[in-house]
Amino acid sequence: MRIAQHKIDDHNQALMAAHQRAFQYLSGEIDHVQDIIQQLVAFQVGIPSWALGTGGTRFGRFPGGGEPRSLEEKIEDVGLLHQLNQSSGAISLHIPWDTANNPAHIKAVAAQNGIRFDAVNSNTFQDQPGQTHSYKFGSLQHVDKAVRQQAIDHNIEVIRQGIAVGSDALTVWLSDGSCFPGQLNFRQAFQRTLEGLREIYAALPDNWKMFVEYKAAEPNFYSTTVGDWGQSYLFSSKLGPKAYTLVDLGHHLPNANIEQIVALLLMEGKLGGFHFNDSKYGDDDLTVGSIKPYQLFLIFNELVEGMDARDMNHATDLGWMIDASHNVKDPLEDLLQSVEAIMISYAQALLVNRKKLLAAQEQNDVVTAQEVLQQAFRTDVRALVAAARLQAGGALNPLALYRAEKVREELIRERGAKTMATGL
Ligand code: LRH
Ligand code: MN
Ligand code: MN
Repeated sequence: MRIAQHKIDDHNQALMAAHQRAFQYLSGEIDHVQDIIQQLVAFQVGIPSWALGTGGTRFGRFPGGGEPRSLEEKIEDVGLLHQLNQSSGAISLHIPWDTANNPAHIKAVAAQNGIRFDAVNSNTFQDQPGQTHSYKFGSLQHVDKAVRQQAIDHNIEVIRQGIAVGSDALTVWLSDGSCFPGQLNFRQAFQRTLEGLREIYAALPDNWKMFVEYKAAEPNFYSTTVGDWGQSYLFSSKLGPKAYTLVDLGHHLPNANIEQIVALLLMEGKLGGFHFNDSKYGDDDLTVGSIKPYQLFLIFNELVEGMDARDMNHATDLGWMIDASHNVKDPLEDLLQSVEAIMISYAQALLVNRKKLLAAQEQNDVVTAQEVLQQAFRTDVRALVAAARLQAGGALNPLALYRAEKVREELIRERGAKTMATGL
């Protein structure tokens, strides 16, 4: 489904006077407004294919209807988000959930929707129907060589499928680990995993990257073989220059200082990208910015400080992806909120007075340093983000237009009320 351009124009027209008032006030407060707008226009976030349907939990799932029934429909949904906010110009696929029978056609559908392919994800955390060996006791860490080989072959197949659609990165997240002390020899598990990752790495095309995603716990609750950024960094540095660490915000132990992790990985040239989401307890996969918006801002602050603007906006330098999905919201509305939260944090980070911050740090002026950061964080930049959207051809208020156009009702009419997107 697409929204007619004149509907977007009418919507923008109706909101224009109020927008102009807010924007004029804000631009009076900020230097280099146009530069900031250009940076926001260029910034694109990848949408996870698995978030387009209702996520659910292991206790139940309450699908809302109108979910995409095919990969084409998933791409169309991302195209619709992108039409509304002009900041969702990529999709991240998960294989085998998103295996394309006709990749040339899939590529064409993506091009029609103005969407490119972000990292492709492999899946050795579930057993698939007809699969020879089980991943019950892990995949690349497994004691049985045949299981490890099956996981290696799957990852190489994911690279092949990624090449066919025009992706240029593989994200490997392993659920490997153990549930009880004594179950696993940590060092052997690490060595076997490294051996497997090396074989996968060897299959990467020259221009590809491999993102090694870490996670503290779940589904294993005693140890996880790629359990934190140190372990991921060990793997990615042993593998070589095409391997990087991927930071999923929900994959840390409580209270971890994620912005510091980001700063150091960036400094070492080993930050591959993000799975943005938010959490209160664990890997909650909540809407980005819904629980800890200051943390999100502080992460963007490190990114803006550590990278030059050109790198941040160059879509292929880092994987900027969302990994959020759940049970109680319309998934498309939720994704609009997540992208908006990311844009707001990025805009706020661009407002930080770096000279003043640096001077305060040099003087050990702790109070001023905090004031500088909070001055930016407490600025309401929504009119700035909206101005960028307007300039790019999107809607001033994507969520309001989505509702006014009754998009979900239309999708339910087209696709049915009892749809079940493939994925989690
Ligand atoms: C694991 C994870 C990983 C998977 C996705 C479905 O918790 O974050 O990125 O691929 O969820
Ligand atoms: Mn993730
Ligand atoms: Mn996760």
